[in-house]
Amino acid sequence: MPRPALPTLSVIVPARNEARNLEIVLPYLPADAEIVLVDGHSTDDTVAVVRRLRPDAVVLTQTRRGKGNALACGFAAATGDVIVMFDADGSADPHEIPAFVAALVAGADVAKGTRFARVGDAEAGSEDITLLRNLGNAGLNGLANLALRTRYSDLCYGYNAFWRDVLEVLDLPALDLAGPADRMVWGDGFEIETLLTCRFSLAGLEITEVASIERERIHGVSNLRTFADGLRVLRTLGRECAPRARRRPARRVAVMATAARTAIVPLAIVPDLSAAPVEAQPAVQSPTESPAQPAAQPAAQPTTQPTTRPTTRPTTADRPLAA
Ligand SMILES: Nc1nc2c(ncn2[C@@H]2O[C@H](COP(=O)(O)OP(=O)(O)O)[C@@H](O)[C@H]2O)c(=O)[nH]1
Ligand SMILES: [Mg+2]
Repeated sequence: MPRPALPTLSVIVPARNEARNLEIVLPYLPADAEIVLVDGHSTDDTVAVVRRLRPDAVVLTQTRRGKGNALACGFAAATGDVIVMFDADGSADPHEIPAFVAALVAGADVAKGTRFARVGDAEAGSEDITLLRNLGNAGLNGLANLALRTRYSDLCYGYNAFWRDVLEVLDLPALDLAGPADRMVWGDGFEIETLLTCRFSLAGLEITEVASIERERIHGVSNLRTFADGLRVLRTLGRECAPRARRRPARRVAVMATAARTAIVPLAIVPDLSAAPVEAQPAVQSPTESPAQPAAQPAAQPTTQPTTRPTTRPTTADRPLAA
């Protein structure tokens, strides 16, 4: 079936204790997009904030733990033509969504965000990545390119979009899988972006890189643990790219030109510094570091609470612009 020139959007937002960031970010998400907020058993007001600011949002509770499981739950619930993966911490700039969609409408199956490929006037960069994570990402990215025979510039970035019809090639862990008690199901953690890249590439999909600027997380701290999660990414490359796993190499990796991209409007989100910062969040556990857990329980189904769409939404004119 031909893909629409004006696709409907589902924006999947994994969030674990991101109430204060969502307060700032949510008003900038497109009013006509389906917002699927996947809550990671937050102990703060994450869900309440979403219900207040986007009463039309679909709110799910993820079935296990980890960002990968949260995204898988969101993908399964999405109904839009295009799925946008969007972090809740203020690091993803909502104004970049049209560039991702433009890449897809121009013919790509997958629009892969990159912080490291500036093209023309399309800026790329990161205000959030540490030197150590930058080096790790570069090394893992090089390995991925060798294994996949691709030319990606940013393996582990979480800002990506794809047509919903390519979901079938992903074969992500079943949502109702109970999983082992003592470790995270493979694919449920921060290795998810690498897993997606490997599976999309090996399925021979057309992948276009889209230059993106990663903003600094506004409140709170990252859930990612550089070494443990870096190791999961490395092991993911080994598992996905082993010869028996290979299907076809990606047909093409292009870098999105800026023609379809309107001016990048930096998201000038100014944190309320007078307010107390969000408490540090517990790290997602890795197989090697997980403490003993109680016996595995059957995983819950994602819970959905559809609500009604608000009549008024902030418009582009309402957005604060950077000086
Ligand atoms: N639902 C859910 N969201 C998560 C989980 N871990 C991270 N996230 C969300 O995924 C996004 C990226 O996570 P973050 O901690 O900022 O990692 P980083 O961007 O790699 O430093 C944020 O919106 C987090 O709230 C999780 O276990 N469950
Ligand atoms: Mg982040």
